[in-house]
Amino acid sequence: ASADDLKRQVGYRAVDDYVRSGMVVGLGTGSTAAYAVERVGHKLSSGELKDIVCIPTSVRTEEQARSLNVPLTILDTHSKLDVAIDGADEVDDALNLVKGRGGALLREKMVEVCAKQFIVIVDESKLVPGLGVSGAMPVEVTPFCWQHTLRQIAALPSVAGCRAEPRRTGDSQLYVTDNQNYIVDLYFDRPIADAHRAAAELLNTVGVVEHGLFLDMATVALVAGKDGIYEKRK
Ligand code: DER
Repeated sequence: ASADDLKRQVGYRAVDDYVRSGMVVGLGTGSTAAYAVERVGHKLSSGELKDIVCIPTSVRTEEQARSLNVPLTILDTHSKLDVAIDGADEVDDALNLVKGRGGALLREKMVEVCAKQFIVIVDESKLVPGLGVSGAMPVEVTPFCWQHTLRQIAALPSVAGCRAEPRRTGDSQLYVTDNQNYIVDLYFDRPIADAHRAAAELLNTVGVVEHGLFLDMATVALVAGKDGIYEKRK
C-alpha cells in the first residue's frame, strides 16, 4: 500500500469506529485528516450518518467540508465535542504529539481540547521514541515584534540548543496562519527532554499564541502500518 492508501485507510477507519449519528465532531487538518472529512461527507450523503454537526480546525478543512455539504458549527455555540479526529506530525509512546507542521495548530488545539475523545490518525512513520526530532516543532506567535519573540523562545531553558526559524512560504514571504499570526519553527538535535516544561515555558512567553506540543490530549492513536491498522493506547 502507498503512503496515501494508508492515510485513506486510517482516516476512513476513524470515522467508521468513532463517529455516530447525532454527534458533534471536530475535523482535523492535513492530508490524513482530509480522508476522515471525506468519509464523514460520504456517510452523511448516503444517510449512514445523520444529525452530525462538525467543527473544522482550519479554513482549508472548512472549505473541504462545505464542498461535501457537511453541516458546520463553531465553538462559540458548541463548546463540547463528542469526538475529534486529526493527524499528527509525531506521536510518542505516551500519546503526546507534535502538531502544526500544517500550520493549523491553534484552531486544532482549541477544538481538540474540547473533545471527549480525540482520535489521532497516523501512519507508522509518525511514531517516535521522543518528541521533536523528525522535523519542526511549530510555535505560533503574534506578528508584533516577532523577531524579539523568536529570541525569547530560543533562550528558554527547556528548549536550549534548538534552532529557531520563522516559517516562510515558497516565495520566502513569512507564512501567515488562519489567525493572521506567524510561525516560529524549532528544530532540535535530540528529543525534547521535558515536553511539559517546554509547553509551560512557551505559553508563559508573551507574544507566543500557542505551540505544537499536544500533551495528555489524545485518547487513542489509530496507526496504519504494513500489517493493517492497530490502536495504540497509553
Ligand atoms: O498537525 C499538523 O499540522 C499536521 O500537519 C498533521 O495534521 C499531519 O498532517 P498530515 O496528515 O498531512 O501528515
